[in-house]
Amino acid sequence: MDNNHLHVALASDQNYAEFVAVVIVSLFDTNHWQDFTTVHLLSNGIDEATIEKLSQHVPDGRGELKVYDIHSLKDDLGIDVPSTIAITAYGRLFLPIIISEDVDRVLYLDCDVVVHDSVRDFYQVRFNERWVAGVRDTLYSEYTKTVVGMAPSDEYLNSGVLLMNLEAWRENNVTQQCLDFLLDHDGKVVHHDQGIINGVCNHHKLVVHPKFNATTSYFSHSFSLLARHNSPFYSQQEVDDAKSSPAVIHFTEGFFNRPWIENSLHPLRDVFIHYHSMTQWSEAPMRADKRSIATKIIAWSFLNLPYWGHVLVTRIMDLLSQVAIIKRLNRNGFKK
Ligand SMILES: [Mn+2]
Repeated sequence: MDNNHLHVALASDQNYAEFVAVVIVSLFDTNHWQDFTTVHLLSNGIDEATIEKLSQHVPDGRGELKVYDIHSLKDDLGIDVPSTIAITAYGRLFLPIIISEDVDRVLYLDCDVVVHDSVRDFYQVRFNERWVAGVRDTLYSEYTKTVVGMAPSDEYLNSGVLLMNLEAWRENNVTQQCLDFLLDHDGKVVHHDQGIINGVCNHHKLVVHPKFNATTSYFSHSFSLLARHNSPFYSQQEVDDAKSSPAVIHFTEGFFNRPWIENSLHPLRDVFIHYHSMTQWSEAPMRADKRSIATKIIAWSFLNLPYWGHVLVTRIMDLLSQVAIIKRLNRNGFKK
């Protein structure tokens, strides 16, 4: 075990390769403590020219890019993956098998993050037998926990930035447990692999400081609102620190929208744009806002109305969508 060799895992398709470049560039710009960095990229059909472009963002002598074609995984895994499961959507669950046995931990990062400061204290944390380490997610209701078999007081992590104890996963066959869990839930789990990881790794989680995964809610919501909906949760001081000096900014959609969308309102959007301008995709245009009208209205209401107004608007939108579903059903019924 060599915790000065940083192992990072990313997963992407062709469409998100642009943002993989942002993650890689920001990582090497802000982290210099490690002897060497291996970036493990799970590729869901990224073409060779793009892989070549990505590898140019890994500085010579400081790191390497290892690419794993996720389509050929099925044959190589040596475990039974039912044909009903889209393996490409659950790639990170297989990291303990994909990554060579001498690597005992890996920092998984979503492609919607920017590494803004050192992740050393996170990466070198003592697992003490725990299987994963990460930051508490911000949830709207306890249902998210109970639906995956957890108690309301259990810890629920955001899996977009997750330190995986590969050694423990291999010892306890956690990947197989995750597949079994998915099957037990008929292939449908709330929050997909995040729900699975939280359900399977319940009571095996280590909670770290929120600065290691500062999601959009930390910026858009007041502390009191976050604390009201989430228990256990962080202190006001921890959340303030995460906002003023985040180590990993996680640009979840939230009410601000993604930083690469033309009308994003995220206060740290310029950090993303800065790193984006250092990539081979610097000329790529901003993307269009493809959220539904209902989603846009709900986001607007949160940012512009008092909280009760936002709740009211959300309920109305919910009701309208149910009416729309009934109408569609009626229409289709008449057609026959
Ligand atoms: Mn994400």
